[in-house]
Amino acid sequence: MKRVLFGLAIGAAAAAIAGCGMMGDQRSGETASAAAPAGGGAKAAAPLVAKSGTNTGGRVTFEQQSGGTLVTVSVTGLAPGSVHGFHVHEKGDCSAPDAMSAGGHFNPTAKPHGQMAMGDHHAGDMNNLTADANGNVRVQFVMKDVTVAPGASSVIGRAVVVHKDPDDYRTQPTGNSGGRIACGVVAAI
Ligand SMILES: [Cu+2]
Repeated sequence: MKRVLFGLAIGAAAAAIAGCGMMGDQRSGETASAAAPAGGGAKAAAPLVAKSGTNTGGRVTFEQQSGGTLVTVSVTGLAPGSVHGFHVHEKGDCSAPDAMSAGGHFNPTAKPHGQMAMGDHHAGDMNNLTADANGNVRVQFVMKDVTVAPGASSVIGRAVVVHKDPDDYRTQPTGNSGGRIACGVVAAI
């Protein structure tokens, strides 16, 4: 037990001491084979960069789990109480000042736009973000239609976009959520 706890502590601190590093490697190897179906535990992140002249920033992380992909969202620099469309877009290119370089919604299964977990929707459709009184968002949810592991539905190499306005979950194919105020390319971590 002592050895296990010691290993965990060392792992958490990411220390690179030779002997203990080996123990950490063994432990993570066991975890991967025991707990993880296809791609389980794979992680990716997208740092959000302000677009269209805003000060919006933040970070979105994706972690593949057995029941779907856990998404953790942190956004700053929004108007207090404001509501914003939020999607995974198909191209991992946030270079344009208005983020139009990210293309349309990520839609590998050619579905109509809609609401996540409510009938037909793009794999990249996510629910609107609502800013708190300080203009920040912190939210966590599970996406069922994307993966982190390689494959047709993988978010790696795609982009995450925050829009100026709320998504109406109906207008095709965009949700009519207006301009793009933040964008981040999703990369494995
Ligand atoms: Cu979008």
